[in-house]
Amino acid sequence: MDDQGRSHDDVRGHTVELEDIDERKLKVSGPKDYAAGIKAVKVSFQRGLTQGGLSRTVRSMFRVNQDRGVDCPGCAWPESVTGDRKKVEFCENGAKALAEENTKRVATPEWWAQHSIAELEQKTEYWLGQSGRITHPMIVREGETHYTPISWTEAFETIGEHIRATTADRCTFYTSGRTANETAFMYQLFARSLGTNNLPDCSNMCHESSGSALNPTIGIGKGTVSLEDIENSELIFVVGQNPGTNHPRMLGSLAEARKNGGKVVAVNPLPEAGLMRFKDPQTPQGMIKGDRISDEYLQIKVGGDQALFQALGHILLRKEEENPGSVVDRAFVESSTKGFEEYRAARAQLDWDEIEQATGLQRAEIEEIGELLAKSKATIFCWALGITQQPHSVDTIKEIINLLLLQGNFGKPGAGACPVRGHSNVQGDRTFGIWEKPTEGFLEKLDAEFGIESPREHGYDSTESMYQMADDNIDVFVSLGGNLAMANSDTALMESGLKKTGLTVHISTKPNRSHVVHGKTSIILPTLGRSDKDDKHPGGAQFLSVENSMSVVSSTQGRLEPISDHLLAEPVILARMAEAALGPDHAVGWKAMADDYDVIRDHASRVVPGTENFNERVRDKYGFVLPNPPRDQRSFATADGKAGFTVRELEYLTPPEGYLVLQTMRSHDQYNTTFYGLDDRYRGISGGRRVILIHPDDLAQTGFSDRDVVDVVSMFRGEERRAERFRLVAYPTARGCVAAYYPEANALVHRDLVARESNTPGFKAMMVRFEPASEEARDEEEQGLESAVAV
Ligand SMILES: Nc1nc2c(c(=O)[nH]1)N[C@H]1C(S)=C(S)[C@@H](COP(=O)(O)OP(=O)(O)OC[C@H]3O[C@@H](n4cnc5c(=O)[nH]c(N)nc54)[C@H](O)[C@@H]3O)O[C@H]1N2
Ligand SMILES: Nc1nc2c(c(=O)[nH]1)N[C@H]1C(S)=C(S)[C@@H](COP(=O)(O)OP(=O)(O)OC[C@H]3O[C@@H](n4cnc5c(=O)[nH]c(N)nc54)[C@H](O)[C@@H]3O)O[C@H]1N2
Ligand SMILES: [Mo]
Repeated sequence: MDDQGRSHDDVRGHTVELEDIDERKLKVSGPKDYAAGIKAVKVSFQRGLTQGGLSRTVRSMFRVNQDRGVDCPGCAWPESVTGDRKKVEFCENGAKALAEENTKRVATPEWWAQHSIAELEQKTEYWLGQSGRITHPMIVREGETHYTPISWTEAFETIGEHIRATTADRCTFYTSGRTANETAFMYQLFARSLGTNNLPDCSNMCHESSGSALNPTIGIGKGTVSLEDIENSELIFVVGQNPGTNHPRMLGSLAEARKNGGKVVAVNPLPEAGLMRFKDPQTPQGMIKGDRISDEYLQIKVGGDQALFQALGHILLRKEEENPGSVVDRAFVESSTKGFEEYRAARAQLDWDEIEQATGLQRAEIEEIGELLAKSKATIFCWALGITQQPHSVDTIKEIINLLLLQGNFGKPGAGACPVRGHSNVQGDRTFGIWEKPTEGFLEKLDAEFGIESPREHGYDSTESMYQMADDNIDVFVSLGGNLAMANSDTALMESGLKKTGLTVHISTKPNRSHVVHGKTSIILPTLGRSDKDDKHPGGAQFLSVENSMSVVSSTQGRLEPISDHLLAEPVILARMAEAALGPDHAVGWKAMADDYDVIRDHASRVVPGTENFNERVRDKYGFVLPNPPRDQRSFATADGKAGFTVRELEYLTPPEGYLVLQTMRSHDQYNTTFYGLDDRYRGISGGRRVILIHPDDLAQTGFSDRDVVDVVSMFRGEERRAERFRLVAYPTARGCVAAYYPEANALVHRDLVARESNTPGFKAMMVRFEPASEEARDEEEQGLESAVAV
């Protein structure tokens, strides 16, 4: 391979010159009442064909989530480890994620030469991502206007120089959740070998609140159910989650649960299509008729969930009192929990008026759900970001745990807690050591294994990293995947922080905004994606592993010809970076690990609990399941071995006069900060993303009309932030709660608006009002709308 990175005949793809993408052609047709169906299959294949061509599409799609196949990079929903897998275990959005990765569009050195950074800074995230896969290592030095190619050797030397020129606490190492277990293990080892726990990750912005609530109460920061539990549960709550878009394969599991007699309760301010009906594209009859998904739908106000769960607790205890022994699992509560009496006392009284105000629900609706819950002998609570990104998120999740504990819903079939993770390996990354607050136990084992001395002081999470960058306290920022400029809160602060940093390093597959708002020196290191073949090793092709939302570790191996010969696998990049920064005599055998991933797994198996005989077990057909004490033995690894009830004050979001609560969410056509297109099909919104969904009655009160162009102003602790040019769209969301797409609305999130304890940004808890957009903006938007047909 040419280490200079300057010859381009070994790039298999083509550059595209994209027009500026007009995001003003908004069409609104209203929410759909079912998800999936034939259209989903059609879209899957169309996107694949446009991006990667027939052969790459077919080869990748049929290998997804199969034995010795590639783990879908879409989401962390598990596949069956016992039953037979379907011939095609993927969904429309998994297929789109693959199509994005398998694209034959390339961003070559010529492409970078044609576009100055100043020009790229004006482009949308959509435009940047659609430019294709990055083919060569690139650099921009202080004062330069364009990225230019750099050899791998020189790139690593430059990184090494920067790291050696500063102290470890002035470096921060971000991880996005696509990173495989082995890579994550090497990365945290690298940071700790340097002497820092500055290991922020996307989990900080995602399910950190779940971990912060679960660890102290049940002694594990993960979910406690298996796929079989879901399919055999009596009652499943789906709270703050939009599975039709974000975890489509979950719909199959919910449909299965209903077939087995289970009931599903959806709790969401939006009537998401996937929560209503599911047309299973894997069966002919499912495709036509469709299965109903939820039996009950509670259209809750944003931030009202803690109130709902307190009310349900009150109802359960009342019923228990009326009919002792009928609801509460007394034996379990006595043997395995603590804090029950305090909890019972706290829930004895309930102010129903306040509960109705906080939730926007009627008492009768909640009583009905309470009835269902009281009767169920096996209940699961599933939740996602609708309840992890608010100031009181940790308290809300602890309230779920209270409910589960009351009825003994741990360690029995069909029952448990199920935080539905996002990125396909975000859970594995944490298991393998990506954490700014590592436990002493983990560090001791790591130090013993490698003969290093890990720092004990906790490091920066993603919010804190942003602060430190903005305060000029960071000299080196390394990003293993991801796009922190767009993903984090307070966009202006985040971007100013990146620009102040001495060196930013991005290990990436595609161009994104973080490459464009870069440090004084910035290096892009292009890497193999999940579906790419990784065979440039002395021992031949290597595979990696991931852990899904239900603690199953399995292998993943790509088979596609990489788009360029200049890409390196992530473990190789990390090893060479570590050698450059730590010198050739460092205690850790970096090269051996990069040469043969079995070596990484051998090391990890002696550090990460539950991965003993890693290399052997990961080669089993469907991998292996990590230990999970609440699920496996009904035991809790807390300090005193008991699971804890908790009592917290009721909290909910109360907007000041003239303000509404804004939540941000994903469209059906995006993967976090990557956009596949402009079609949020299930919500019936296409052609544009700068929209605010608002209840018609709230709209009337603002004095604006449907489709008016407005500026959005957020207010936090007396500080205002503004995002311009959004279109108001009348939509059946809960009263008082409006919704916009992430990341367009991130500029509105004040850096200090975070969840207590977890420090997760309050992406679903902004207070906003609207102001008329400038006349010029309105005129321009009208031109965009002219060609659009309003349905
Ligand atoms: N196709 C696709 N798949 C993905 C992703 C993607 O971008 N695209 N992202 C991945 C990642 S990283 C993650 S973390 C997951 C995210 O998966 P989700 O959590 O489903 O993601 P969001 O789009 O943020 O949706 C949040 C849902 O919560 C609801 N909600 C908002 N506020 C509240 C509230 O206060 N209470 C309740 N009960 N509900 C509320 C919203 O209406 C919305 O339905 O998806 C993963 N999978
Ligand atoms: N307002 C608002 N903000 C949010 C959220 C929200 O709900 N609302 N959600 C938050 C959540 S849950 C999350 S998880 C974060 C997501 O934050 P991130 O994980 O930082 O963002 P992504 O958009 O997933 O990262 C996309 C980039 O990853 C790179 N990439 C893709 N595949 C690979 C690969 O295989 N290897 C490498 N090295 N790079 C790759 C590509 O260059 C791509 O541009 O955003 C958070 N931000
Ligand atoms: Mo996430």
